[in-house]
Amino acid sequence: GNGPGRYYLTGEMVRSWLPSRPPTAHKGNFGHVLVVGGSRGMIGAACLTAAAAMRAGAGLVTLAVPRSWQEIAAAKLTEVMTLGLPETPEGQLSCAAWESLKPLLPRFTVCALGPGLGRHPETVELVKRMVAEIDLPLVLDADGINAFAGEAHLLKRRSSPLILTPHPGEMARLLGVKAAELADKRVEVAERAAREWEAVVVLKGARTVVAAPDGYTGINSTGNPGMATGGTGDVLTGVIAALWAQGLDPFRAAAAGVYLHGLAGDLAAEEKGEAGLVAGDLLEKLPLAWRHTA
Ligand code: NPW
Ligand code: AMP
Ligand code: MG
Repeated sequence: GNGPGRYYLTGEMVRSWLPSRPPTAHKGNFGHVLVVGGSRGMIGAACLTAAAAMRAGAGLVTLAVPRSWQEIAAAKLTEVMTLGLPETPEGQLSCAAWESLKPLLPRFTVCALGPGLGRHPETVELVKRMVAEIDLPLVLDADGINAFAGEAHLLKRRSSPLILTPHPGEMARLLGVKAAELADKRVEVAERAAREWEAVVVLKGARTVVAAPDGYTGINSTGNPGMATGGTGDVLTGVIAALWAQGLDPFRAAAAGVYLHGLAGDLAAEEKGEAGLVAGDLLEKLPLAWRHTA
């Protein structure tokens, strides 16, 4: 049947979810993704997320980074628009970033928050306020998730739909347990978290689990250990945000996102092998992964 339950994600399934491009379409039809992330030392993470959102079909992408990194980000990303926000002396976003961002939010469709943010106390405070107050669909990843370490119950205090994309280390931090304790019950852990936090939970790693609060669970069938390299998770965040911005529901956006992201990894590994694969290779293979699937 097609009711709630556990499913292996297949190409056929994802094909039926991917949006088409009507002949008369314009960029306003495919959503505007806002990526908020980056800090001194980790600006690449936020750039990967924004580039991935473009490669996954978003109509427009804006990347918001600490002020002193805006021009660097703009130079790296030709197609992406950029915003510079208030920062701490350490080069991480400060609480004042929220006041700067708030009036601009109506122009965006989906927000992806977290890649490369760092864990400055001001930044943690900013993330908590944003999650509680933002009225955009939100994909929370990396240090965005770490801001709630040991305080996962706070994730429920919000008014917008949420997708969380923890790797096992981040999930363990959220729950206040050791990562090894999750290893043999990944599906159950993701399903319980989705119900408790009323969010779609993407528990990453070999055979990524995508769990929705209504009882739908997807287990990914694509991907390879070549993807165990810095920045691949940042790419996934952009892919999921772009699919959500194109009108998929949050479970399908997350499930189609992990499938396409893994397939891009498989196509990259076919060409270059696993050891030398880098996150940027996934960006290049995303269009082909989409074409193979759609
Ligand atoms: P261990 O010790 O390795 O076994 P962190 P991060 C654990 C940015 N990046 N199974 C791991 O355990 C990100 O966006 C920037 C079990 C360790 O304890 C973030 O903002 C890049 N355990 C920031 O860096 C490229 C696992 O979790 C901890 C696990 C930090 O993110 C890189 C590591 O997690 C990066 O994306 C697993 N499968 N996976 C850039 N170019 O700018 C992880 N762990 O401390 O949150 O570190 O994931 O690197
Ligand atoms: P992150 O740790 O946030 O950079 O995310 C790593 C990404 O690579 C996630 O999408 C993981 O599912 C993927 N990945 C890492 N290791 C493997 C593996 N052994 N097999 C398949 N995918 C993996
Ligand atoms: Mg990550």
